[in-house]
Amino acid sequence: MTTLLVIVILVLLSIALWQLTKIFDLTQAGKVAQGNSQVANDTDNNIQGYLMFGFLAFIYIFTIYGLIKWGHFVLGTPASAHGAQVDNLMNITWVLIFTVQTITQGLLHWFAFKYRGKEGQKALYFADNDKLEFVWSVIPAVVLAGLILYGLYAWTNIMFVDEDEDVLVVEIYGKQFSWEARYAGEDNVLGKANVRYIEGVNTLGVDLADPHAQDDKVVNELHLPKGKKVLFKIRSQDVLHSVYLPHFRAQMNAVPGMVTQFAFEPIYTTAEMRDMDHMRKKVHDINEIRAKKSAELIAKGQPGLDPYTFDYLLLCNKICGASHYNMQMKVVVDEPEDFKTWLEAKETLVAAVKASQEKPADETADATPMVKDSAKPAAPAADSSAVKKSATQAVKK
Ligand SMILES: [Cu+2]
Repeated sequence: MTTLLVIVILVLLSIALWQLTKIFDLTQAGKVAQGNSQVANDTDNNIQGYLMFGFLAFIYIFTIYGLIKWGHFVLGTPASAHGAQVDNLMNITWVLIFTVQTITQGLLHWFAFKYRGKEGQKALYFADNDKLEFVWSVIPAVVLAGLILYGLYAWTNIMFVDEDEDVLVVEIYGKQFSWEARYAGEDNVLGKANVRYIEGVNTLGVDLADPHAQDDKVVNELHLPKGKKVLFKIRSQDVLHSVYLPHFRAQMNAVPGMVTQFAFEPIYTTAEMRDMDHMRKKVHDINEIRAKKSAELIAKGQPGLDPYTFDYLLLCNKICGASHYNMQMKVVVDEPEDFKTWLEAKETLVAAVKASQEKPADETADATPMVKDSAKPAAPAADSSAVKKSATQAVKK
């Protein structure tokens, strides 16, 4: 309501101001001198010329300021074997963009100043200049072709999976609004699945009659062994989602009705990543903000915030609905032995389904064995309660 009032007052004020200037113009009607003409004179052109320089300075200063102030928000050391290639491609692109933008913006504004209007001066007209056009077409064409070729090379390198290679097959299943993962078990082959088989604890619709499905294990927290290539088979239950693992520089759409894939090799365990200098600093900075926020909340009589610890995350990178922002799964990279122990302790899906059928119907409602280990989504980096609150407010509006 207050906002509405402020807006109404602002609108009325601007109308009043507009009317006042009109009155002022009318009072000047009789005294139209030379300087008041609608045609720009040399003074006007000089002002515009220098303003061009002012704008150029603003672009450069803001770019440098942005780099210094927000430059450290980049993700830092990639946690996958191919990550360095992605970062390299990104860095080359940035350097090219910065160089080209610095030169072209400088030239553009310099010429706008140099050839600003002068009384009695006429612009030179010429239809074309073949040499000039050749130069400004060939240079970008060569640079872009180089960039695209390098990009294609990196892409095929990253996406290539040798079928005979020893890889760990893991299925990622997206649905509104959570992720589930399925390990292929001893045979390393995922059992067939279809949305028609979804029932009770079999939330992925795995065909339980398929021999390959007998050792499959479904989890809500993704664990990966360090130093082993993992081949992700990606499915979606409902709409387009996107498997996004920013720390591993990996992303692939989850498309209903088809299986997409992406493979990478994690090279740092969660513990190793937490111990890196840039990560320690990042976590420290986040916790400083959280501590301040927590003190404010406690002062208001609300519960405080726990300190943040770093975890890899699998996020959804397609706007897939109202709770898209919170669609995430915690990812833990373990040493290979720890990974083996963790996976061995997990129940197979077949056993979980059997156990749920043995229980009376009313109990099975909230006893989903595979959801047990991390039923709640991992706490996001920001204050999740605040995010939720703003989301409900947005819905109300
Ligand atoms: Cu999604």
